Amino acid sequence: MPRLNRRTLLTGAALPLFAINTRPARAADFNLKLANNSPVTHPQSVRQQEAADRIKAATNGAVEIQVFPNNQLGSDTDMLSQLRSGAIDFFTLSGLILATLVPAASINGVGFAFKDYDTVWTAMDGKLGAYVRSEIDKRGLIAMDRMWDNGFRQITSSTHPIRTPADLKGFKIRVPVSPLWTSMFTALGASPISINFAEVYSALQTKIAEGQENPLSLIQIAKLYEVQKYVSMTSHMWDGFWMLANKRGFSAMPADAQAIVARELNKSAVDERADIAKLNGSVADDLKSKGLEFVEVDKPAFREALKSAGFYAEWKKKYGDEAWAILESEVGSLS
Ligand code: X2X
Repeated sequence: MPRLNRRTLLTGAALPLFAINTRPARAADFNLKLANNSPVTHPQSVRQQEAADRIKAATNGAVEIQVFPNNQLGSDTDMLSQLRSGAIDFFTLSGLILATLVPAASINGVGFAFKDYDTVWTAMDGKLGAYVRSEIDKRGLIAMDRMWDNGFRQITSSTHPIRTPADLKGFKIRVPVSPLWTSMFTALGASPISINFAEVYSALQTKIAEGQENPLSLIQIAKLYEVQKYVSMTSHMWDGFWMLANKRGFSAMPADAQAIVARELNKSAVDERADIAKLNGSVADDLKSKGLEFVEVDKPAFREALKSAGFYAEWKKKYGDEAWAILESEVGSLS
């Protein structure tokens, strides 16, 4: 990682929290690794680097976090095991994929649960997020308080436009590796294939999958429009990333360093949410200009299809009454 120099500190977007360190350079007390699956230019990667810079400044160089974006350390599945073993210290992972380890963590992805961002942040910064974090804690990981936005997910296709649930019949759709995703697209009649994000572009290019689903911002930043023709505005779920830490590694730092790290990671999460909100204002026009054809859909028809396939009843049972009641207290009745 390029070492911070005086110039970077002085021209950085945020002022260092402490005066510029005038001590001679020395090795950091804690050299930590933070990894993600997002392209280098995604706000997630940009804001994580900013957090690392602020943490280094605020700890006078004692905590140095090296950021590895874009699956540089492997797929989500690989990085989750590295986080658990302590090979990496921080990792942002979709709650839905984290559910392979912490089943409750996919609960924000229940189909059509959230109607808008206000509802999302009230729930995830409130009771629902607190519940999921306590479940994550039971598995030896720590989740920072503030979740990072991925977004409301839309379905893309290279073969035919998806307008109705019937158009999904037998549709070979790539989904991330997560039981909730597979269950949901199976309930909609599609043929989901689990593939880590690191392989999505090539899976679409080689037509292993006809389509995939992701937020518009990521469809743009990962250039998926190059290998897809249509995007259907289903907003079928909201997805976000938990900033996870290995509990042993995190607890090895002194309490004041832990507090600085948590504060700055949470600050960057909130900054990243604002970046995505801003992107959301322009991304559709940009994707249209790049040739992606937008398809409006009858969302209630998709929700109805999930309901009649027994999707909500099945997942209520899986999450349990307590978790389901918390979800419904945030988003309203789902049955
Ligand atoms: O794998 C995906 O599609 C992504 C990037 O959206 C997630 O991390 C869930």
